[in-house]
Amino acid sequence: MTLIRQDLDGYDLIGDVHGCGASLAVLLEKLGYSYREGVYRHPRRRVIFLGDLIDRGPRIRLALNIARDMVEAGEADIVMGNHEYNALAYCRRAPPEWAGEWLREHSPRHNRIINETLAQFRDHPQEWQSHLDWFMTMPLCLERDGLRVVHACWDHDLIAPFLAQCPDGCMSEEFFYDSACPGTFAFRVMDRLTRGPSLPLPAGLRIYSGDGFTRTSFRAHFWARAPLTYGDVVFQPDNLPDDLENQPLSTEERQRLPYYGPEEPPLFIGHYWCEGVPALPAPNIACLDYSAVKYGRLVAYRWEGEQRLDANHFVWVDVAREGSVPPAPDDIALA
Ligand SMILES: [Mn+2]
Repeated sequence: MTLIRQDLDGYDLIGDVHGCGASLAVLLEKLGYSYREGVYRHPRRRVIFLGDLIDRGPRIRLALNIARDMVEAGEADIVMGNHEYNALAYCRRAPPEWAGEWLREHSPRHNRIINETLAQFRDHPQEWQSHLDWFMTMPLCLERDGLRVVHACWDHDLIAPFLAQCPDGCMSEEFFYDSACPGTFAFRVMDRLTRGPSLPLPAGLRIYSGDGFTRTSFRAHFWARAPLTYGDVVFQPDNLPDDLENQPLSTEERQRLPYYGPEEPPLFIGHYWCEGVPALPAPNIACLDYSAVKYGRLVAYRWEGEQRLDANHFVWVDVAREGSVPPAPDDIALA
């Protein structure tokens, strides 16, 4: 039994692009898409982007234009990543009665996350504003034709009440403002769906991450059925400090972690900066973020309706360092 649309052979899910626009064009061509009438198209397939198109990389405008043109032409769908959400909150003025000037404070840390995007749009302010408007139309999660898509974590206990409030999966204006206030339901939904679960490190311990940030928590995954230790749930490139791999999870910590079981529909996520050759963390879960922007891989999964995912369905391009990428035709057309 096929669960996908009769007129389609399947969906190509594409992980975090992070401004690697030229690599995205190469990946789409490798997947059999061709650039016609200003949009990458495939006669029998559609793309679903997992979010995080922006920030960090050298070709952010190109990445946005390729993806947005596909979505607006009906050739692709997308879910919101934490970086699109950050951009929205960073660029939105707070209501006058609020303490700060912006929904997301312009602190050095926050400036640093969005700097590259703002720099590349410096001479294109209207285009940037138009993309911000587009970000507001991105759903936070997507379920269709037997698959599920979310940037970081599918958490039933939050998604069900969220969809009751926002049935199309998109933030309402009210939800957006609420989401900027820690402690609200909207904040919990955004944090969990676009950043995933994390657990705080014991007091005084820190992770000095390869990306230059210092962290006091670590990213955990949500597909271990009965995890016992931190090592059973850690899901990030940085090692845990000291002997924390063996630290037992407390009952409270276990309860804080959502669980996505093997009997659920196939789920596609990005976000987690995996490294190396793409592999499946669970039979029904694929993470497609392989650190493209850190000269890793930009990864797609070609889904044909299978309920048990198959590692042979990964397709990727290696992202080369600047200067070693041969110019592609779209570099001229879409620059
Ligand atoms: Mn992300």
